Amino acid sequence: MRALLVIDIQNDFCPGGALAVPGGDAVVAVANRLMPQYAVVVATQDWHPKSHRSFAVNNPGAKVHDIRDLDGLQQMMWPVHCVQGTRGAEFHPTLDTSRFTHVTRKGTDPVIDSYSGFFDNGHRKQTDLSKELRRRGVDSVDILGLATDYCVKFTALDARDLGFTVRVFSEGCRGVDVTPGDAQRALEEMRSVGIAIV
Ligand code: VGL
Ligand code: ZN
Repeated sequence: MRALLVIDIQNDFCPGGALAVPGGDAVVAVANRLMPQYAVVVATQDWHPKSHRSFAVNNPGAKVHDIRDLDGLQQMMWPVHCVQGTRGAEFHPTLDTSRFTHVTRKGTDPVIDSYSGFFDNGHRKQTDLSKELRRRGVDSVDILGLATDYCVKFTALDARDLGFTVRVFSEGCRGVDVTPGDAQRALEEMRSVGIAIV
């Protein structure tokens, strides 16, 4: 059984949002077109408390894109984004959320970030995602969404490590590109471990 994973298509990652990914809203149409082809569609939602330590403002003296130590891990400092209950954390208004079988929220622990839909960045805790997929007999996942170089990449790599067959729809992804070329390098890294980029 194959599932579609729709990663973080939220207002804050789209143009006008707090952590806007260039062209991020272009992936909405791709998601809407593909979802009807899947019996199982799982969306992830970046869902931070206001106090989240990945936000530069919550680390004295830190600027956006600085790297800080966060509970023993290297952490990129981000603008305040996807705060629980805010408009920025909502799915893009034209994304057809009625197609979602399940939504996995991540990044809720204030002291650890979670790019992957499966685990936090330290692999200390799992979300409910792999359990929800296995429960539905899913062994193969197709992935699209935001952002190629963060949440899409880490979700795809973890899916592969967990034993799922993985494909990433590059047309349905856009990258942050903090350093130009990051999104392209992320696709190459995924391909190098056996993930099909289609
Ligand atoms: C993401 C940075 C911070 C993402 C989430 O969805 O790719 N990137 N939080
Ligand atoms: Zn985040």
